[in-house]
Amino acid sequence: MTITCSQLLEKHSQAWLAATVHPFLEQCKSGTIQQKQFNTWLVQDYLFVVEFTRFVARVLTNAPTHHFDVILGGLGALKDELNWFKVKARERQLTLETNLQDACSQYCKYLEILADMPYAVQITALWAIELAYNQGWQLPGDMPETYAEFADRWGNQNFTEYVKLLEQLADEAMSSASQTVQTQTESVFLEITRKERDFWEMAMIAKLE
Ligand code: HMH
Repeated sequence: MTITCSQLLEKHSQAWLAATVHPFLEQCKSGTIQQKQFNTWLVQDYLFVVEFTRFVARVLTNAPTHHFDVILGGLGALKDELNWFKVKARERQLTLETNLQDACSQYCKYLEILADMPYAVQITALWAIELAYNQGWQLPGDMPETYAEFADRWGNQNFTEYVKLLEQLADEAMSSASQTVQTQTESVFLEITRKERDFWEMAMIAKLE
């Protein structure tokens, strides 16, 4: 029996909800999020995406050739995303040269740990991390103008298609993975849900330095 992405979501639906439904996103929608909270998220997420880009490059290194197209597409989108973050930070007069806060730093360190794991684990992790934002930003519904482009960045149709393709790659890789690797993947999936939730928490409580 091989486990699939949709089974992971079903089996750990509570953990997944905690990762993707959060007061941070709901308060963006209601317009009650404080600037300090939003800006903390913005700067820390840029710093996260820098390390995430390195992670995706490592996943590419391990990927079978027929997975290149999807992953390279993801890397191309990350090029655009990193530049977009810089524009958003400039608009808000935020410096991106700042320290990683705890939850961000822990998540980035975890990406490095993932770099030494088997490809099936890595590609499933990549799918889960992208799906977390793809669903998270869409769940609250229409965002007010200020946050609409943030919601759209991860909620748009192209990104949704990309995440579906990642799911196919992950399911394929898992279908030939050993039981040990599948068990490892499941615990990595759960760890990602915790790290995603902690990231939202960090933005809600942390102060800009
Ligand atoms: C914390 N998780 C976090 N940041 C992101 N930008 C994504 C996932 C999606 O790419």
